[in-house]
Formats: sequence, structure tokens, C-alpha cells
Amino acid sequence: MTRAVLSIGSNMGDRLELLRGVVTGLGTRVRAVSPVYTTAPWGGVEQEDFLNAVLVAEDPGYRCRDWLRHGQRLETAAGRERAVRWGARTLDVDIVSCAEPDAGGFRALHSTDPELTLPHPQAHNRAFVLIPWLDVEPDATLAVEGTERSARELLMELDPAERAGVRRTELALLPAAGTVR
Ligand code: PH2
Ligand code: MG
Ligand code: MG
Repeated sequence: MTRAVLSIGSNMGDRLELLRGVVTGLGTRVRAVSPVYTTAPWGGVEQEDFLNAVLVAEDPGYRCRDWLRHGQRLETAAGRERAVRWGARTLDVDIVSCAEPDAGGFRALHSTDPELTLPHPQAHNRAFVLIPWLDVEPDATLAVEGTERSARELLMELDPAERAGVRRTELALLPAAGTVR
């Protein structure tokens, strides 16, 4: 049993449909879906703006590695090609944090495995991760260099320009309750 916080992003193709495909692909595992944000590219590569969101998902049979594999399958299905580091992509599914049940709650796991470093080593630097994560988990915490920190505090320590580049949209990954399609 694990619970994962997933950051999803797209800046090529039908960005919204590509992000919706992750929610569909994870199916009943999905526990929470953030609003969709339009975000300035982070990391210094000149490219189109992204759409980003955060999902929380649980699976009784998944270990952390299974979230990575599942995310990679969804990336491949979205026609993802790995080219430039931090460059444009149809779909990126990153594991921000992965936790196991512990004494009535969840305990975040730590890993230095280069294939799956946990928590995500850049999450605390990315307003496009922290802002949607806080929408769905207002008390989120994240280990930075071995110290457990409040995601809200980490967000406030970022350059205001980073936060300003992350703008909430009216787009939704799930149909609104009660709508008929
Ligand atoms: N992903 C990256 C690099 N830069 N910038 C934004 N705004 N959103 C992303 O999802 C993103 C990025 C590499 O995964
Ligand atoms: Mg990424
Ligand atoms: Mg990735």
C-alpha cells in the first residue's frame, strides 16, 4: 500500500487532454485532483508555457516504483520523447512524494536511487509543484536535505517571480459534479 503525490505537466499538443489522460489512466486510484495551472517554463530552457496539476493517488498493491512505471507507461502512451533535459514534452508524470501507512497516518519514504529519488529532489524549488499540491494537501510537508519542512514555508521562500509565473485556470481535469456529458 502506498500513497503518491504526482506532479503532471504538458507543454506540447492538446495539453489539457493529455493531463486528463493521466486521471483516466490512474482510474480509481485517484484520491485528489488539484486545479489546473498555466505555468512559465522552469529550468532555463526557452519553451512554451506548461499546464500543470498535482494528483494524490493510492493503491493497496503498489510500491513506490510502481507509480514510476505507471507514470512512464502513461508518458509513452502520450507520445513522450525524451530529448532535452527540462525541455518540452507532451506529458511528464513525476513522483513528488511516496508514503506508506504508519500509525494511522502516512510516512513519506526516502530514496537516493537515481531512478527514483524520493522525495523529488527539485520539488521544493518549483512553485508549479508546491502551489497545486497545497490546494489538495494544505498541510503537506517535504524533506529537504533530510529536514522535514512545510510545503507552504518552502513556497514562501521561493522568488516571488516563481510564484507569479504559476496562474490558476478555470480548466478542470474532472467533470464538475452533476454535469451531464
Ligand atoms: N517540467 C520540466 C521543466 N520545466 N516548467 C514548468 N513550468 N512545468 C513543468 O512541468 C516543467 C517545467 C521538466 O520536467
Ligand atoms: Mg519533470
Ligand atoms: Mg519526469
